[in-house]
Amino acid sequence: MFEEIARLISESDRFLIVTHVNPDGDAVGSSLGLHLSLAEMGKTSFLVFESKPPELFSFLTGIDEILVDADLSELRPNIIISVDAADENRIVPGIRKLRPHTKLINIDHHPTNPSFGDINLVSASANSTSSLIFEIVKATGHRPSYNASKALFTGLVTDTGCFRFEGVNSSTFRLAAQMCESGIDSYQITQYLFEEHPIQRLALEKHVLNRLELLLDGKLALSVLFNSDFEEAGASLSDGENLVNKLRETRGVEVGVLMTKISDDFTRVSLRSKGNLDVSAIAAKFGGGGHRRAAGIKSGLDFRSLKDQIISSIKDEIK
Ligand SMILES: [Mn+2]
Repeated sequence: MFEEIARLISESDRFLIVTHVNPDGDAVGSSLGLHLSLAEMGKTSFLVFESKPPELFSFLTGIDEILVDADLSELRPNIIISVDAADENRIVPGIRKLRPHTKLINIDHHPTNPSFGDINLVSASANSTSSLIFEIVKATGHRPSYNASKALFTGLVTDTGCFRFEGVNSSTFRLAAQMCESGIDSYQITQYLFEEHPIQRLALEKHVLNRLELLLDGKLALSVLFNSDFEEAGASLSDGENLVNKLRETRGVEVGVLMTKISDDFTRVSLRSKGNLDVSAIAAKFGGGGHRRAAGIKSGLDFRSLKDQIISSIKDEIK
């Protein structure tokens, strides 16, 4: 499949790259790494996001080339490439008009991805979509550049939690080593990503810890954030990204759940597990999805009742 995609890339010259809404490090890294590589190969590439990428990634070269709210039909791509999006409904809606006459390549590592593309590279064993992009770029015969490697390494370190998450193995480190051979400074990148949080995040973290509930004999650590916390702190939703990881970092805790009540009829839930519990299966019960150890839900259910239902689903699964 790598070769087939590499061949399609070599044969085409006008690309539209898209990824999922609320882009994380892997969405930004994989899409930007691919975009930069295509440009280096002399091709025309458009990278379109639904909204501005998070400020956190402003250290990446080329980030200002991301188009927001572009009129996609004017871009006239030969090929659309979707990266890191588990679901077609999570990418810019404008591509629907292009779909009937434009081939879509779907590159992703979410196990729930239904292979919605015309050509699909969905590899649940890949640590990140950025890893898949790195392999594809190499398969075209192009050597991933310093700037592309910086973006792809960003995707790899964020999706592996700095090489801590399950699924990290010798191939992960070999790939990381190849990325570093382009001359990128891994220390500097991880500093930008993990040690330059805005002060607003600390204010949110204070609320998360204050409201922490240890349930199910200490196996479930649950906390909540409200829209007012973000307003009070002057924080954006992305400032609260990954605060849920904190909840899992305690001995005995198997599942961390952070519920963010955004409005009366909209709640975002992040779930993280470190035991055997598959949180993507729990998320799926509420219309969400993700990976075995990291999943999310967006729900219109009443906050209190959603919370009770999530706790009882986890209780049923933990045993
Ligand atoms: Mn990813």
